[in-house]
Amino acid sequence: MSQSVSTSLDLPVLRDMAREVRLDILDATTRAGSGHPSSSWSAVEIVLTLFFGGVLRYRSKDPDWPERDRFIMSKGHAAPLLYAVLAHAGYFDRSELNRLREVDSPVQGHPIQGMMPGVEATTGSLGQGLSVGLGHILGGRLNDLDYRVYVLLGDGECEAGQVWEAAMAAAHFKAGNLIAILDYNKYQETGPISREMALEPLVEKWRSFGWHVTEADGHDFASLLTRLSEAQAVSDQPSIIIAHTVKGKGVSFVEKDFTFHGRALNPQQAALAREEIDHVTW
Ligand SMILES: Cc1ncc(C[n+]2csc(CCOP(=O)(O)OP(=O)(O)O)c2C)c(N)n1
Ligand SMILES: [Mg+2]
Repeated sequence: MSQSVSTSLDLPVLRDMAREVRLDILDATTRAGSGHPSSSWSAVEIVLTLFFGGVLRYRSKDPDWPERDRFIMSKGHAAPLLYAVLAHAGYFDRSELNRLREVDSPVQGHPIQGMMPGVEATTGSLGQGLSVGLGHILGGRLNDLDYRVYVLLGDGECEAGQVWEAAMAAAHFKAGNLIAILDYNKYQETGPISREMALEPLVEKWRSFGWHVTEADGHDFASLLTRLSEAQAVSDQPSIIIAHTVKGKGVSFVEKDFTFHGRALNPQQAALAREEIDHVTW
């Protein structure tokens, strides 16, 4: 069925789903012995709000439906999150998650378009997803289709120049149906953004590029949905929601240690993580 219309949030259901998705990410990366659990946990609520908050128009059993909204995971290293949510949404069986990063598996460490239903773009080389998203918008215009495109960006990813080329072009083309969400967890691979390549003042930067800019608590479904609804109402400029998040959200010792980027938990750590995720209190 298409999860397309309801805009109300069933918070207990969503919170339960967030717990399950976090466990899916943990299991898949621990089994694979590699991957990006902390980057994936950072954006669980964001991606769930899109797919299960009545935001995205999609038909999981008809993934190529021309009128569907597109979701592009530009920070492609969070592939375990994308796969887990797509599985929950019914694009494929959850057992596929067990094949993460196996040789010849379609469930690769970074998403590859065409290998799994629902994967709209090949990403992982950071910086490209916003350009791809804008391309979808312009293509839709040629075909008289008014779908929206949602792009999830990383903050470290915004250090890539191509992001700003796309930002400039999207404003130029008045791409009102392009909505970016920035997973602003304040860390990239090697350390804090403020040290590696400072992005602030971020709101002003995006605004000066001609975007409609708001901020949200990236772990709060209601906050995200409010901002997404506002963005949907903007028709003459692209929108970005700067979502404040915590890298590794849900597992305290990962939240505190950025060196977990690109590192799976070992079985002992995974057992501790499971305990914490199971007893989530936020
Ligand atoms: C073009 C490019 N340069 C470098 C990398 C290596 N790399 C993978 S993840 C990452 C950090 C990304 O940080 P951020 O966008 O903040 O994502 P987070 O994991 O914090 O969500 C880097 C530099 C890459 N994948 N692509
Ligand atoms: Mg980051």
